[in-house]
Amino acid sequence: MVPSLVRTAGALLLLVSFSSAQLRGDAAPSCTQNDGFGLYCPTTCGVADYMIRYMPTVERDLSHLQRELDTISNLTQSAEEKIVYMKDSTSTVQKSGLQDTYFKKTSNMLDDVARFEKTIITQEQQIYQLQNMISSNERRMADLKQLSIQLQQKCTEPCTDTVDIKPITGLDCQDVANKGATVSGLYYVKPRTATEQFLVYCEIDSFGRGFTVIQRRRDGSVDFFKDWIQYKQGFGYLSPDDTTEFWLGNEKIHQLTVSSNIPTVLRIELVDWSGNKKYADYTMFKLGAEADNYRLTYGYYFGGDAGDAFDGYDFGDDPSDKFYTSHNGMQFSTFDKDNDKFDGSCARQDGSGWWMNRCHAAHLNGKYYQGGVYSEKDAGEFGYDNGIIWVTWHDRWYSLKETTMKLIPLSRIASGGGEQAGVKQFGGL
Ligand SMILES: [Ca+2]
Repeated sequence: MVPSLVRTAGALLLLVSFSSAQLRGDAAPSCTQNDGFGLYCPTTCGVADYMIRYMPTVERDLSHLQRELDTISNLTQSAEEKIVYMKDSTSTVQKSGLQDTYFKKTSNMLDDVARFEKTIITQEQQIYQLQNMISSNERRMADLKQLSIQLQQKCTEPCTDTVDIKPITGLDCQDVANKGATVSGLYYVKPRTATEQFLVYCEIDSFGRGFTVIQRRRDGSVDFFKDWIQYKQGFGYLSPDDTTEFWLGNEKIHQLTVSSNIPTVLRIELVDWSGNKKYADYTMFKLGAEADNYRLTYGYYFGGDAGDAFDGYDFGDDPSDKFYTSHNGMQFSTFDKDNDKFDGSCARQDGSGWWMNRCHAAHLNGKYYQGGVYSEKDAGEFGYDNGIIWVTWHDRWYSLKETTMKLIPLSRIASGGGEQAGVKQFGGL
């Protein structure tokens, strides 16, 4: 009896110590523009969430047990009192020598005593079972406590980012290179008009040129069918060794292209499934503000061997093909924000976010197709050309293997060996 209550109290103490544990977890509602993007934090705190959810059930079970034990305790107590009282009465009767008179009464009382003793045995069995339950619960609590301690230790340690982020910062990657950075990797940049610094992958070559990479496709590991907010903020993963896919984010690209007086060149690099590499440069590249739906503008096709797909393409379907597939001056569209020149939604039917016209001749955020060649049948419910397309190189039913979109000031694009240097650098990917 008593030991069981002590054990219950012990279990309750455990509960109290649990309830006071700080709530932790990674159930953050959503990512913000800069926080967490490109960071590598453990997500095992999700286990803590699970445990915290489980706690109230155990707590309820234990209070239920406690109530039952209290009831049994009261019953047993009163039964014991009654037995004592009856024993006293019996001895009084015996002493007074009135056995005959009280014989019947006494035998009834003895029956009662026997019944009460039976009840007590049953109750003791119940108590024994309940004690077993408590012990098993205590074992579970101890396990949970152990787990909680482990998780707390994990959660109290600061999120260690094992990714190597270089200490040099600048307005963009060229500025970072100008300040002495010679190695490609992750750097923080803060364009003049930006409110906060953000992480970028800088590709720094042996000529001291620093390219700020804004888009990367390489293996189809990231789905590019994202909504307006995701394209605005960026998605995918930045990696210090350039092994992951991402979209840096329209807001950051906007800041990078409008806060310098020197025109920005957008360099596009493409790899097909045979390993061939080509590139295209566009100078005076700018992305408008969100109020203008991140409109794409550039001055002119500056060069390259991939051809000028941004200028549109005559597919032979219609005389206005080229006009309606050009991209200069187009606003950005996503499946939830249609800013294209088409009755339907290009972004929805082609599964991407892009500067859609009606719809495209270049489509680098398209669906990833292993092996490259695909058909209307592969293209899903709409059946349109939705791959990673640069139609002045490969036709629209060929999806490229790798793409890179990156920025560099015009003043640096021709330095260190001119166009050929760019090709060589690219060849070293
Ligand atoms: Ca439309």
